[in-house]
Amino acid sequence: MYNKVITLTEFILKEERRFKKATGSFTLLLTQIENAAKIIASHIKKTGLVDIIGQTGKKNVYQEEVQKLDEFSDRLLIDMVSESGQAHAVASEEVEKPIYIKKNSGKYSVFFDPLDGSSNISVNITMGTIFSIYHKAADLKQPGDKQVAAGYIIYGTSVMFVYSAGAGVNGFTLDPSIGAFILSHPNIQIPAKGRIYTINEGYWNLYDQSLKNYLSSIKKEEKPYKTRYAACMVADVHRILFQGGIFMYPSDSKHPQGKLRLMYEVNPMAFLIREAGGLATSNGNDPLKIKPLSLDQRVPIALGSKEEIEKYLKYNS
Ligand code: P6P
Repeated sequence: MYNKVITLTEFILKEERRFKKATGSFTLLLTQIENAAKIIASHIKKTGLVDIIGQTGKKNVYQEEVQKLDEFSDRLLIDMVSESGQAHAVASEEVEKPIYIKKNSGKYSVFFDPLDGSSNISVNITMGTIFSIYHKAADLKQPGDKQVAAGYIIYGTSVMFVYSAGAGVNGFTLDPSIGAFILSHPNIQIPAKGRIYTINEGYWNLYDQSLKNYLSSIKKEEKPYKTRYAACMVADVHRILFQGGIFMYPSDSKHPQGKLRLMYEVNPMAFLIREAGGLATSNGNDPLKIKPLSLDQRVPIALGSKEEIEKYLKYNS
């Protein structure tokens, strides 16, 4: 029996045909992101064997140590998205200013976090790449609900490409034997509830009382919640997307806006979770409605299963 697999390329082309005016521009752009992901994945698998471990000795705009693989992933994504000819601007969490691509007036602006959770490199724990795509606009600072598409690549036990272009969320697993992403998780729907909560409770003493009350309440339930934390938003959100629960990176007394960046992390992940039937909140507001004040704006975020966010909002809204 011949089992026809659907590759990511075939899926994107099929999606493109849903749009009468489609020119193939989006397909070309997404395919370049896919190709960059395959190259990053192959380098991550060699971590420890070749000299890509360790720090560059430089710091990024947030004064965080830049890992060699961070820098490699960043350069690769900027080059491949630029070479696609479909982007007019590329913005990376690792680079202070967006890059405007002079030689073409592509239709899209692309944001990415090239290697999310890169502190996990040296201990062989899961990392990811996050991307967010908007139509070209005079002002790059567009609210998240204007995204054309968003997704992530998770470099875990297998490499998966998970994205949405506004018609549901689909997951593709890299088959290394043929070098293609194959549709493995069609139409992903986040469970309506789940007993996994994800937060770095090391900051407990910095949290406000309402958050402490919520966290204490879920620990006292007859069937207590389980905590899971990978210190990589892609890995933690991927788990919540499949098993249900809640991911939180809240504000605290030392970080009044939290840590995660609206344009590079929160908007793409909130878009995906909403497309999968979940909810996202930033201090009681829809993060996808926030008009960014700057490209590196940070916002507090809680996202995940609908019933879990509703429970969270009873304490924190
Ligand atoms: P902390 C990784 O550095 C990251 O940007 C997200 O991927 C992750 O959710 C968060 O920061 C981890 O932050 O403060 O727990 O180390």
